[in-house]
Amino acid sequence: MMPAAVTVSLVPEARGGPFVFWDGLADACQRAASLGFDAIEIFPPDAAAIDVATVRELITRHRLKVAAVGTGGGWVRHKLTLTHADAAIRRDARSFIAALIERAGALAAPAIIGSMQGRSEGSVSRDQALAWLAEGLDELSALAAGHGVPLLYEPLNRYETNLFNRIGDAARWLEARKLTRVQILADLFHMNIEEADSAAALREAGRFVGHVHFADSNRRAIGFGHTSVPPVIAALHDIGYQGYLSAEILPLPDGQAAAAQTMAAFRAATGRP
Ligand code: LER
Ligand code: MN
Repeated sequence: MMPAAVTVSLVPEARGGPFVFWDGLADACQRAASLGFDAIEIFPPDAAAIDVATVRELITRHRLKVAAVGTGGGWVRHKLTLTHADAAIRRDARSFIAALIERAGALAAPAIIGSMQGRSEGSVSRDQALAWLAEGLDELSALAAGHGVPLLYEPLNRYETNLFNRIGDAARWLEARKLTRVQILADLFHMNIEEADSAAALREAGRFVGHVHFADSNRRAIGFGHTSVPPVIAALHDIGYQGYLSAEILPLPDGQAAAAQTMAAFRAATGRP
């Protein structure tokens, strides 16, 4: 059974971004639990913002889990990426992510490499960017493995990266590079832009899929756009996916309504009461 998760941003500078709750962890946990979610996904500004004892107390009280922890705060706040031309910036990006992997790992949650992957541009060729990305993913996924969790790599749409836009391409690359501790985050919003057929793409990426961002075509809650959900759910079943469907979506018309719509769509799609 695929569990349901909902996002909370702790980064005021990310306003306008695809996160459901914005008023702190206590508020998010209370709202998530009362709507029937199994977990929260946290977008923190940095590792220091995740006090493990406090988060543990909150999720235990609300019978939730932490589905994943985003690392994009390092991009939003400091413009760090794993593929920057400047070695010092690449090193700072790795340390920033490593610190988050430690906190997330203590909560049994994987960290996500999304916007921290950067892009190939200027003096950085595609081959060079991919070599640095592979190095970063290898080193960071070893750290995650120490906590018994994978590292999640997320292909993004063409307006956010030019490294990998399609999940099948990313899966083949991870396999060729033997990055066995890395799994793919399949974000249905990015896939709506880049894949010819999202269900077919999920089958192509198969066992590499480790997390799903459950978003409609317009990045609103599932059901508020034009994505056909049954083929996506059927593909996830067929590949044996048992991870989260996590609502990384715009808080429209507001966070509470977006979360409630997600839960209704989740129940309709998975048959969960
Ligand atoms: C992060 O999960 C993502 O999907 C990117 O578009 C950054 O917002
Ligand atoms: Mn995403």
